[in-house]
Amino acid sequence: MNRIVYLLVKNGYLSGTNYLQFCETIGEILFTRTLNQKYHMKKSELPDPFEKARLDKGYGNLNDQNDPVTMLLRHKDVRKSAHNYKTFQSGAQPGRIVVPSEVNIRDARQIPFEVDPPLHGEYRAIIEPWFKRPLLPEYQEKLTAQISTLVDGILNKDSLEVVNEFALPLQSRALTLLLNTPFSEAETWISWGTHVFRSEGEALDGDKANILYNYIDEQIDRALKNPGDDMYSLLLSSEFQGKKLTREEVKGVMVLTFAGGRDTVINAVTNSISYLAEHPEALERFRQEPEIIGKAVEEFIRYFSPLTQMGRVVTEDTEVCEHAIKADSRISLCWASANRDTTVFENPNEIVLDRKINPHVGFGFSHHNCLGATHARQILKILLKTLAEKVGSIEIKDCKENIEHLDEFERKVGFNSIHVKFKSLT
Ligand code: EMZ
Repeated sequence: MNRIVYLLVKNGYLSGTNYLQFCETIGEILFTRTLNQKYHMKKSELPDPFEKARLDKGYGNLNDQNDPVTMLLRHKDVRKSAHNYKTFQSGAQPGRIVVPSEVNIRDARQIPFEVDPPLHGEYRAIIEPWFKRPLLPEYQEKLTAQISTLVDGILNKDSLEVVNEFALPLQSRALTLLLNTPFSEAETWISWGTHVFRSEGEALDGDKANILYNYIDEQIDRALKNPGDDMYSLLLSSEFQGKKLTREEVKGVMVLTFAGGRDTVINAVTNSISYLAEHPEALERFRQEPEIIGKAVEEFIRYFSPLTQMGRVVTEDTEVCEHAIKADSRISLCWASANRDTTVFENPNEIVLDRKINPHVGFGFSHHNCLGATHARQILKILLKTLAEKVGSIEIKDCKENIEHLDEFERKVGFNSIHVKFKSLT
């Protein structure tokens, strides 16, 4: 470089301001090139922003709406604290264990999510069999039919926006199976967008939450008048400690069912598609070895960690990672960080489709592990199988990342939008 400048100056091509401008431009070019090299990533990659803090001190700090959160970052601490419901409780003020906190936009306690053992287990026992229905062959057949139709409709379109035109309808239609309600209800849910409590730009939105509450109220009235074989009717006829569930309790379960598996499933579906776009060999592998799809789903959940973290409220003065935590403050169990912990996962930043040992916490851990996990796993398994059968390649045209701002950390969780073209296999 110096030699070039020397020759240009020597031969009279560069002088005065000319020279300075030249150096500035060259400097910018070199700087941008270094940045690009450093940050050149595949679009489907989700970097791990927690690595340094996890290694250095094991926790991070987040000031969420003046109710700070100490984020636990290590796999071991996350699992240990998830298990210790006495010190780290879920049954606090409704909305407070969610990060960002939802205390300002909701009153209803989500059940069993915001209840601690032993009551938690009693509630959970009422609904657990219902949430295991996705294991039934007839449920899987219906889900396969839904996903096949959706995939057939997108093949060879010039451009399709995956978040809103594929993942959201897929999630909403699949939810009609989980609730056992008419397929047409999905259209209403699709109109709510990707999150029931947040509007575009991620802001918590009380008006939006009211749309969901009113909808659930109407559905409960309908089921009271006209009981059927849907989830509302099942809950209304269920008993807790010898008494029928109250309307508030039924509502609490329904709100959780609508809110909990929405943006998370949408992110998992969208991230899977962006991964397959950049790894066509994975689609080929699923065609050749469909038996690895179950493992691949677990690995996707580990790597994508669709839910970054979940909070707990501390019931007594305690300590995590040699750091004092006061009673009535908040901690969070950072699933996304735990899932990249090198003390547990070899090459944690790589997707290993048939990873053998995979104790990920992408669906949470211990008592509160995800109630919707059976349904979510089936969605992803059937999606991967269907894509492998029908899609030859996927081309990403354009995308906008979805970044979570967590004070000292910025985490990419997926996409706000991603336009792709699905080319059919044949
Ligand atoms: C809550 C949460 C449950 C919360 C397992 O996660 O999901 C979030 O998306 C909702 O906003 O209210 O349901």
